[in-house]
Amino acid sequence: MSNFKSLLEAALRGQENHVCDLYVTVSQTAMKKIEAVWGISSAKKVCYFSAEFLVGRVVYSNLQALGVLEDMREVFRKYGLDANLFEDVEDAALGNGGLGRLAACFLDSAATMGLRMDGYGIRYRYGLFKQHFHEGFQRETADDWTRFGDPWSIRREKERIQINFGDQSVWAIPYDMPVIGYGGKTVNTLRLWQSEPMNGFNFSEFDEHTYNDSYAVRNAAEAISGVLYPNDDTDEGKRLRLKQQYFFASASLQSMLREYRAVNGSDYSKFSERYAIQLNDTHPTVAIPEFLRLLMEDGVSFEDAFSIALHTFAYTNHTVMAEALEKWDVSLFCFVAPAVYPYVVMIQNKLTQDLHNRGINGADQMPYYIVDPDQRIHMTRMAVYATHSTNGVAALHTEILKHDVLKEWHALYPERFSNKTNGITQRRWLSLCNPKLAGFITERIGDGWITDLDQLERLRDYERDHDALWELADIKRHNKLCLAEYVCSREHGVKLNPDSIFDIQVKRLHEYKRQLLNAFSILDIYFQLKDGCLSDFYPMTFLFGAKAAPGYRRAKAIIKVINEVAELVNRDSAVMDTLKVVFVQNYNVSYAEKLIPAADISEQISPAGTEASGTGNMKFMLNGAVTLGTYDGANVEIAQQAGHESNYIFGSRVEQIREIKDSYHPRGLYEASPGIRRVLDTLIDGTLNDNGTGLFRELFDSLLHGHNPDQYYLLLDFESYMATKLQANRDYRDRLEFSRKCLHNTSSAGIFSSDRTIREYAADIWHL
Ligand code: 26W
Repeated sequence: MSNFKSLLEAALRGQENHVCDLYVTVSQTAMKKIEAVWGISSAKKVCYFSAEFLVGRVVYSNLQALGVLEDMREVFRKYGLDANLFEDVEDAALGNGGLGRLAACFLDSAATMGLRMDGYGIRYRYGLFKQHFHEGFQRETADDWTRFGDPWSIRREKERIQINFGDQSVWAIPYDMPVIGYGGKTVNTLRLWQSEPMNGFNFSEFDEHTYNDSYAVRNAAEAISGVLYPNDDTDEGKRLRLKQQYFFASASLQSMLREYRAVNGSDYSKFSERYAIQLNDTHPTVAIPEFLRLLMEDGVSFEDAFSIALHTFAYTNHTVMAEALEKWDVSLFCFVAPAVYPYVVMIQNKLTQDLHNRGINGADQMPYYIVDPDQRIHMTRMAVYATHSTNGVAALHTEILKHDVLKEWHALYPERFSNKTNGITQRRWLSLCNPKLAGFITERIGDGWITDLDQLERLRDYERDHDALWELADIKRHNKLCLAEYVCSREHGVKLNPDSIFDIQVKRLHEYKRQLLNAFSILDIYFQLKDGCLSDFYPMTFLFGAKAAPGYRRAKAIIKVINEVAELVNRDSAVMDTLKVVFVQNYNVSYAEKLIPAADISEQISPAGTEASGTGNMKFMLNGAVTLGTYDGANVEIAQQAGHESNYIFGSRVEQIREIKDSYHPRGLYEASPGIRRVLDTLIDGTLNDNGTGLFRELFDSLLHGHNPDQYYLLLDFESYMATKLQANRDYRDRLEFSRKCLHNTSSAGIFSSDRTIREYAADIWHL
């Protein structure tokens, strides 16, 4: 019997069978297995700085990595316990969406590849809010993610760091989580900082006054790591947000410098040979001036410190949306981190000099200002100027950075720019979440794909093998049944038909992601079915999952629209067996693991040039869904890899949108097309009910009236979207041919492993 099994059995004997206790017992038993290897490497270390790590549920993935997941299941069976019990354990939802989940996939890949890469972030007391619907509207509640304990974290009291803000000082206490590479040979660290007061309660001078004072101080300190900002698209300009950024950036740097000095003393000349820092978007960019401060206070000159920073730091951009490019008012910045501002000014002065040396003066310097004349600090510009590398996250996105969003910078430093197309870890997004498909693959090509996804190409041999294709279709049906069961339990008895086409759109709710366009297409199908003019329509189930930022009015209105469309469609007996719409509540990583393996069609429908990359698109592809998508983000590369014959690509291209932009007139399309009119009018003619809030009228107006109507081109792409969606529906009838398309997507997905992405970062940016 394996060591793990006997340890676990010993621990289980005489123990209460409560989820909470079992979770702690299993986790601690597994933790014993890694003690000897955790953090032993002395190679150059990559420090991945990120305000978000959306790791999800870690118990199953960690046991899988250690090779003891099956052992655990066996022991549980023997003791009459259900291994699925841990599905009650909360996700660690310390991130909003794509950016945070990418960070989690990167950690998994680096550890699996034996690279030394540690994550540095914030241990939020509450992660992304939990969502439920009340009368079709989103409601939010707090996410108490450590409810069952946090047995995977180690609090390292002795390694605490002092952080000084303008108005308060706090301790940053590190909580280290092991990042276990597949096979268990490499164990890296995710270090999350928790803020705590410098002095606890002062009981010796206990009177009501001091008690209340120290209570307030404690609250103010704990507030810094209190909650994840649920915003994934706008810079809210909140003081607390900047405090969070400075908090974890400074703590991470100080702990790295402590580590470095223990070996090298205050000679920093080797620093960039020992450490690389990757900035996950601009959120940790205040680390750059803070790094200068820490070095210069230890006697390093500005020129030397800047040069070390330049060689150490690299920056990844994750969005082209103007509202998400962070800028901070100087006054706010000085309130939060007064000691750091002088170093921002030094960077600005060096920039001015560099520009002057290149003959760029006066007004021509404007687009470069880090501190602009309106006294705002542009974090993106600082991140490009003071690092040796700026990368985009998909080929198209990087082109847009180079020739549009950051074109001035690209003109100055073309050698700094590169593309690193995103990826996903096949350990979670195939091996763990889709065991049937994983088994199908391993039976045919062995299990090498788990650490070398390119091997999936060998599945091409089976694309003409009818037995294999039928088996694949069966696996999909099985996954749909599992999902149906799960949805039924979670969504108050909602029933799904596993013999219908599952068309799924899951991602954050945002206007640019065009969930509303999907809703309109469903309405159009509904009306056509009612009119009897859609012959041979194959039954379809449309699934949505998405959270809207709590302050994002229109996004919340769109959730209500979709829930209203679901009401309308699902209660109409005329389409009962043909059409079903479900918006699942509280979409998160664990829900994704159920939804994605059950999808036939993956909806990726943002207008060209808006979605930086997307990573959900890759997860669906890997699990054998066809993409119904636009020429946007990584969809372009997906279609390139798997071919247009196996996917459904539609809509305007970037160049086409750029051309018509200034003369775009959605009103004309509305008036010319009875189909479009019928669908849009449901927002205002009483077909859909917004409970008297006026929200649907606002949405309607945003599409047709005002100064920039329909800024995400729903009407422009509507016809080609409908035509393509209906084509997919017709094609589905040829089950064998459709199954072949699915297999071809899986077999072409190798390049979208985050192992490949990390290999590229390691070679081109980190020089490992
Ligand atoms: C300042 C507030 C804020 C917070 C988060 C602004 C912007 C963000 C992120 C850039 C949002 C995000 O998650 N971006 C996504 O990053 C993914 C990983 O690269 C991409 O796949 C998605 O296309 C991109 O939207």
